[in-house]
Amino acid sequence: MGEAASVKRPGGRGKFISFEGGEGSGKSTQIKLLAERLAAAKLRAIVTREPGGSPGAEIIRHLVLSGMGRLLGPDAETLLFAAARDDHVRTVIQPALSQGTWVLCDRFSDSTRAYQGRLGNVSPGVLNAMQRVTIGDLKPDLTIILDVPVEVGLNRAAARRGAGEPDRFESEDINFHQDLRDAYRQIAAEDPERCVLIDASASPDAVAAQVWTALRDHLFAAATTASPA
Ligand code: Z5A
Repeated sequence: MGEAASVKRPGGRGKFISFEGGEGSGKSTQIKLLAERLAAAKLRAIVTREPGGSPGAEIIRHLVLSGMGRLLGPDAETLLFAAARDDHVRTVIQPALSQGTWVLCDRFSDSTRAYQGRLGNVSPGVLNAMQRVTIGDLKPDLTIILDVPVEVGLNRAAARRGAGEPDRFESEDINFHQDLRDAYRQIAAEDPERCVLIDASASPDAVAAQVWTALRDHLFAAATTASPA
């Protein structure tokens, strides 16, 4: 039986799709559009995010985005993200997947690799150890990496923020955001089976069409029946 058919069968494991990218790349916008399309295809899906997504992890989200974690240093800040992920995976992601529900997650472990690893210089040894504890063998079936020129993303984020204060990461300088973009492009190049890099500078609908193509190619390609149109 093909992939799409098997995920529709009661009791089959749900698919796990993460969305990654820099500031203002459009992750939340695209997750919402994809959730609507999956609902129309009668696939049960939840939308969640990191850091956060569970009551315990949302408390940690508040801490890290306030900048508190930064005061503790890169390794300890990484531990905060790991603690949030541990709770989120155990209480939300794993239960949903095992019930056959698809999980659309706004950021996941690639964010730690990009932000804390590449930009925070946290060592691969520390990152690997935390990953073993928090997610074990769990990895997304598909990771959509939304790629936009840094200026475009920052302008979008600033327009949405209006007069509000930038958070801990939004207030980093332009070099940080350029390095972040490079880090994501590298992650996509290193794991083409799982990751699809999408030019996210087009209109939301045009980007959504590329996201859907990625799903069809990576998740539904082997389906013989019941693949959503
Ligand atoms: N972080 C970390 O360091 N380590 C970790 O392990 C994890 C996270 C998991 C969470 O921030 C921060 O935590 C994050 C990394 C760090 N860094 N920051 N900042 P967050 O959750 O508050 O924010 P975010 O993840 O960066 O997302 P965002 O800034 O909210 O943006 P977005 O979801 O990618 O974009 P959006 O909300 O869909 O769109 C932004 C605006 O652009 C909005 O007004 C849209 O209407 C508009 N938009 C969207 N798409 C388009 C297109 N295609 N054209 C034109 N306009 C568009």
